[in-house]
Amino acid sequence: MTGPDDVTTPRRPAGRRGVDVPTLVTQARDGEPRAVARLISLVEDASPLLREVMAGLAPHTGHAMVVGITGSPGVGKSTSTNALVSALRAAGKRVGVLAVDPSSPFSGGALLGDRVRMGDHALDRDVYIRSMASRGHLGGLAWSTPQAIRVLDAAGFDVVLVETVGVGQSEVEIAALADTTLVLLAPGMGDGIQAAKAGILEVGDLYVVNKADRDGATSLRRDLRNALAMGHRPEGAWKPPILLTVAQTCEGVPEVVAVGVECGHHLVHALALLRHGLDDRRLPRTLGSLA
Ligand SMILES: Nc1nc2c(ncn2[C@@H]2O[C@H](COP(=O)(O)OP(=O)(O)OP(=O)(O)O)[C@@H](O)[C@H]2O)c(=O)[nH]1
Ligand SMILES: [Mg+2]
Repeated sequence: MTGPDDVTTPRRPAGRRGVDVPTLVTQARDGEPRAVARLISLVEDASPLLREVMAGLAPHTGHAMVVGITGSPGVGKSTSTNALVSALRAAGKRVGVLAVDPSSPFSGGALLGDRVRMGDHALDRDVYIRSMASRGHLGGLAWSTPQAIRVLDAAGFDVVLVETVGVGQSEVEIAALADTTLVLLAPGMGDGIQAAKAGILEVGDLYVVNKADRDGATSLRRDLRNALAMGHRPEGAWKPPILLTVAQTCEGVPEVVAVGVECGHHLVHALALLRHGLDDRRLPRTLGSLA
């Protein structure tokens, strides 16, 4: 039955292209995955609404812990990310994942493989997984990755995992963006320390030798430990631990989470030192460049 009372309440005017940014932000904060996806698409597409989106998100950001996961192709980054999501969910955390794929300059699209490898969490509303194409952006991150992190942060995810392939400058780029950087290596992949790019020895807060079910994992760890020991680190700085994992079975993964949290605490402590102007030689490496 229709009558004058049934006239639909006028909706607030939508912005350009029918997008109402404040409503999208509210829905994203309410845990609506489609709103999160829409906001990330707006930043990815460099929408004319980008400024409005970022301004709408700003009051809600600054809470998420951003973890970068980098390493050579095939070391097990996606499998490890999936395992980390499980470990973080078990600890009651809401987790956002950005998987940055090096994309073909022809297709411009992200690979689908990561969705398959992280498929364990497809039905969990407290997990949001998104592939982003790097589209030839130098360094291996998508240019919009920092904004996409902000979307997930504002949407209330406690941890944002960013998987990036260790090519070119991406290790350095992700380390600058992340609170904690995990560098993955694996035995039997030509990934010996000699072969490993110098960059990886500088950016890691935490090193993971994955595929520990294969021969050569312990010797790779030993070589890595020696190589890290040769680098100069100030007294009192965070000493990056080296952990062994089998990502496929989650073996060793809860320990990675525990050490990541410890590293985060170290960082918070160091920030406090920084704010109070205390001895900067006690700062962890990650903050050295800020001091
Ligand atoms: N034996 C063994 N295989 C693993 C382990 N972790 C991952 N793999 C396998 O290694 C292959 C590559 O794993 P991914 O997780 O796709 O590696 P990735 O680093 O994300 O690869 P790209 O994103 O292509 O760079 C897959 O076939 C995995 O099943 C592990 O701990 N042990
Ligand atoms: Mg991957």
